[in-house]
Amino acid sequence: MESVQSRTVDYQQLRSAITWDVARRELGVVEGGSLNIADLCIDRHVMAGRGDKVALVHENHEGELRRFTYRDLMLLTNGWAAFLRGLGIRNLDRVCLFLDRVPELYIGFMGILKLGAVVEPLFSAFGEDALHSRMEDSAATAIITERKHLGKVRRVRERVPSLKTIIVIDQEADGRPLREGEVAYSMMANQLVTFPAFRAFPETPSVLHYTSGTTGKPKGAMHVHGSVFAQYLTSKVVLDLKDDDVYWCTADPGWVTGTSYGIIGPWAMGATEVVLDAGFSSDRWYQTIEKHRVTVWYTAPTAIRMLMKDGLDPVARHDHSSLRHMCSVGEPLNPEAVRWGREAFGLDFHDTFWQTETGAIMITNLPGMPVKPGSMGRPFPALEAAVVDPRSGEPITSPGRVGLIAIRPPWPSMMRTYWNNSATYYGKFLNGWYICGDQASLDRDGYFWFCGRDDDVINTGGHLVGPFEIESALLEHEAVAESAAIGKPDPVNMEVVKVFVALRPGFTPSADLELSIMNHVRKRLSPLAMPQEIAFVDKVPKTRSGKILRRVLRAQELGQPIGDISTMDDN
Ligand code: 6R9
Repeated sequence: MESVQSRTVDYQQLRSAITWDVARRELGVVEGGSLNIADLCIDRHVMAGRGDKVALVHENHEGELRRFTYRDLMLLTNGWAAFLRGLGIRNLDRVCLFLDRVPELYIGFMGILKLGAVVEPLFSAFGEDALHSRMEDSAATAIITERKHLGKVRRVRERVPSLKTIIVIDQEADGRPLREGEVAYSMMANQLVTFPAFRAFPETPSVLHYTSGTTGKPKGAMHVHGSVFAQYLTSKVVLDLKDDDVYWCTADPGWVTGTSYGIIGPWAMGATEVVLDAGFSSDRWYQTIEKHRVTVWYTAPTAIRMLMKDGLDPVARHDHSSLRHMCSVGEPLNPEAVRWGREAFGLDFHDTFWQTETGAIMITNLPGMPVKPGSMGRPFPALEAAVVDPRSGEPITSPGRVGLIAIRPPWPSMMRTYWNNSATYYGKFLNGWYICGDQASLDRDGYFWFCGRDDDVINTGGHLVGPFEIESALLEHEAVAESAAIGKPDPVNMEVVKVFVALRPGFTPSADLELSIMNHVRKRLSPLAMPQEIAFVDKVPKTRSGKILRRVLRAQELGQPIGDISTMDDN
């Protein structure tokens, strides 16, 4: 198989050849015409005679395999769409997915889009508070879940007045009675030959993905059906996907990588996608590559660092000769990880930078472009991106000077707003640029080098966790008077959550109390948000207006200069 590394590309030439219009034309959408992501990703392939092609190979924890062709997907998404319509769900209603990585998650996602409703993916490890704040904010109408997560959904139900129906996909296997407002749905028993996909337009809402910020509750980034032009073109040009590829994206669809490149991108390309619904182990991961003859692999730096920790022996025990292209996303990819990848697989990990808000890859190492270990690469050729001055928004051209990563709008997969929060959305623009909220510098060749986030959001293993959400959950604990959460550098996860806690009168620090606080956050939010370290303090540093000064704590933690503290409240 030809390795993409053996080709070289002319970046400037790509910039003139690659435009969003190319995607529209190749997907067969007329300018100004209607489209539907589910139709383009599924039915289109069946109509073109590729219905027998395997779209999804699903492997569960026990190693059992299930295969779905594009025709299967068409019949099953028709079934989903008709069923949801029968429940009275209409286009633009928000329908949540709260599932482990079962086939229903991937296929249900497309069924919801086929109906024209809005998909709201929720990470299945979310606890009650995380679930509640997102469902309440979006005023979700329905949620699709499984028995093992039903308890959590039932506990938030009363606090989500918009929620009409809870759909349970594995009721048959369980049999315990459902309650009012809960219905069972067996996907495999509901295949339907036709269902006319909702005639959406490029600007019709499609996916609502929540992401964490520094302040306030998580924000819902609203995407549209036209995003598929960007997900298609980046899957083609960056992931280098072709229809004979076997592609494995290790991200969970609770996060944007798992939807843009774990569902939409690969199916838009007509590739075969592998899903592994099992926990991490290096042997299991290498087995997955070997067993399914994975050709293109999209993963994250934390996972790569975990593989590195287990060394080269497990790599050598498995056949990975099928692999021809590897990409990474979510956090800075260390130069050592790139070098290790070369040694282990004889290939480069290609870093890709983007966000929930951008919907698709923005800055990247393109196949065939020399990889500089530690650099994120260059703007996707259909885009204009820059490093800009934080005050003026003017591009910084001198190499090595740090500024903010900025992208020139519009592009097809850009969020169209933050749901219920357009003020924050409009605050993301400066001098005609969309500001990502990350710092970087450019080198002489126009490569981007990531420096850090421009806010207090914690990046743990490629997952963003909002300090405000953690602090709010901590306040619900009986012993906590006030708290501050920061990201503490970690060799594997990039950052882990560290919290500073001031106790209420009558409580004293102890190992038991630490454990109780940790468990509280894990249950309320998620295992990712659980503090790995707790420091008990007398008070939390704040500005005079009461804002928590997390940067002061972070600087103290890292032994760095604290900077300007003129606004700090020193009482
Ligand atoms: C796709 C995704 C977005 C934030 C982003 C940045 C960080 C993503 C990165 C990276 C360094 C990369 N990030 N890719 N940092 N190098 N290649 O991860 O979306 O969950 O919204 O996170 O992740 O801080 O702003 P999301």
